[in-house]
Amino acid sequence: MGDEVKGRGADILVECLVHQGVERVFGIPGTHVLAVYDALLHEGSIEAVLTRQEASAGFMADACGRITGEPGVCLATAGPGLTSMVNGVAEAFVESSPMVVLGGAVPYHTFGQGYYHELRHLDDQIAFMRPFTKWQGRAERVDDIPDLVAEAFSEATRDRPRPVYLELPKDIMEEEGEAEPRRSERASRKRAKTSDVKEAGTLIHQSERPLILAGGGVQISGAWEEVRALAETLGAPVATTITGKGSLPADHPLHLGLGCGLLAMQEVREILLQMDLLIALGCRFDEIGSGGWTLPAPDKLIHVNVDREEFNRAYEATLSLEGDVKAVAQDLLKSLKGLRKKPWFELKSQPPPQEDKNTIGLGKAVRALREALPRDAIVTCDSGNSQVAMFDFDVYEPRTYLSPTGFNSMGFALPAAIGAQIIRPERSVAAVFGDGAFFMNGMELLTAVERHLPVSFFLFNDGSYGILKFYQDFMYEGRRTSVEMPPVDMQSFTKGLGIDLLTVETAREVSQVFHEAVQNDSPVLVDVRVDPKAKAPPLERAYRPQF
Ligand SMILES: Cc1ncc(C[n+]2csc(CCOP(=O)(O)OP(=O)(O)O)c2C)c(N)n1
Ligand SMILES: [Mg+2]
Repeated sequence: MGDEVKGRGADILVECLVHQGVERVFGIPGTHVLAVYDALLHEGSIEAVLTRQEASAGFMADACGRITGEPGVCLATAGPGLTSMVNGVAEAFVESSPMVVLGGAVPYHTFGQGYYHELRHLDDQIAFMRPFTKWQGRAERVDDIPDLVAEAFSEATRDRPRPVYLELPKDIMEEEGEAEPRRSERASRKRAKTSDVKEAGTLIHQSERPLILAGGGVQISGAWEEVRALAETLGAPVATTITGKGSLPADHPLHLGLGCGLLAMQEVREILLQMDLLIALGCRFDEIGSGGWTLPAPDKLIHVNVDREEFNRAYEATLSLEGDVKAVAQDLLKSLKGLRKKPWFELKSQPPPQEDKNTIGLGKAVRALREALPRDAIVTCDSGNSQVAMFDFDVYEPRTYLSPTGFNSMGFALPAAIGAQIIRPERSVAAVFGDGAFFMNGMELLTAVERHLPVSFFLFNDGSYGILKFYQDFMYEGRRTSVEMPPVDMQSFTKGLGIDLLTVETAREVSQVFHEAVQNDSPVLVDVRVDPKAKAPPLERAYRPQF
């Protein structure tokens, strides 16, 4: 139990955050939350990270949540501050990333009177946040604050982690009071029914060709050691979804690669077709993760997920195990004690497809990036062609590959990399994004410059919304519209921002410049002039028959 704290609501809030172990809050102030900023300054141990745009604050907090498993915290002022933050919150919601969103609000005692930044009614802001958060609360009295903060953190991390929303009316933050901050207990892991675990053991014993599909739930629950143990026990190949990349090191002999149906490599698809049992760990079988549901339906499917809503949506499970992936995998391993099967498959890896030697193809750029980065580098991706090309990026460590996948918001990679570098100053951090995504929130580079963060920002520049161009060519007989962007003088632009620029125009320079960028000890933007005609290799694989 903590001690009684006297002060403004904002001071009590900040003490409660300290009790939760919060070290930083991402956001932008506004008059409605100035008391909170003042309290942060006064308390002194929590850093207020100033961003240039609120959605970026959300993306940074999301990155922290994905890397540490503890909620990232972001703070927005009432009304437009909060509505502007919401892309970052929605991204975290769909990707099951723990996050606490603190939102300012007009004074509680003036609700409905038209105080500026007010939506219209008392609950409108909460209603607005509801689809993107799993829990909502509002401090209506200073006394409420410790319980609300404790509940917010506990909900954000319980079972399926997701953002929660805590509303902070201006007058409550300024009102004097007394309260006792405390740390909330983290909920214990949800375990599956013993009888279900037993039945899973029977299915596994009966199977001759089991295959593990590791999804985002493996990263979220921290189950990578269990995945390895399970794979080695069963001699089972491990395919991953996009958010599952890093569940097993890419060079582990049982690692297959991406298992996303037609987006997967041909040699992986051949093995997917042979499995007689799919053990899906923390997967949701959404569109991208299943390659547009082209992942072959297995004869038998054991589906492990902490959220029962994910069961039997597109793939009918033989057995659904509702529980935390790590806890269920541990129970399964216990039930399989003594079992040791030999690998049943042989992966015949094929050389990468031929690419034009002179232009910078996306596959080439992705391979060069892998070679330039250390094994434990954290990499963030963005929506678009570059993201699809990055599906083929080899990942060696868990929680090092951060991609917007299900919600797929553009503008994620750049701020997420900044968030990652702030919490992991010792690690090499790289962001990969297209020019379209860059021009959405590239001003956030200023945050990296201001804080001397040595992130390498890789801009895959094709002068267009490349992936949409591809779809217009493919689906609308080449009728291109609203997909081309006029060139920008990057020298002048980056000079103004105060960031180093490296430009790569020919295939020959790629490797050397990428290495140089990664070695830089200050932020650097690498303008990679990728071939505007280049298609991301996974798209080529998926659509090859139609090209
Ligand atoms: C916020 C947001 N707006 C629009 C989209 C739709 N969208 C997906 S990819 C894309 C184009 C991406 O272009 P760019 O960043 O240049 O990447 P490229 O495909 O050229 O590699 C768009 C507009 C989105 N995902 N997110
Ligand atoms: Mg582009």
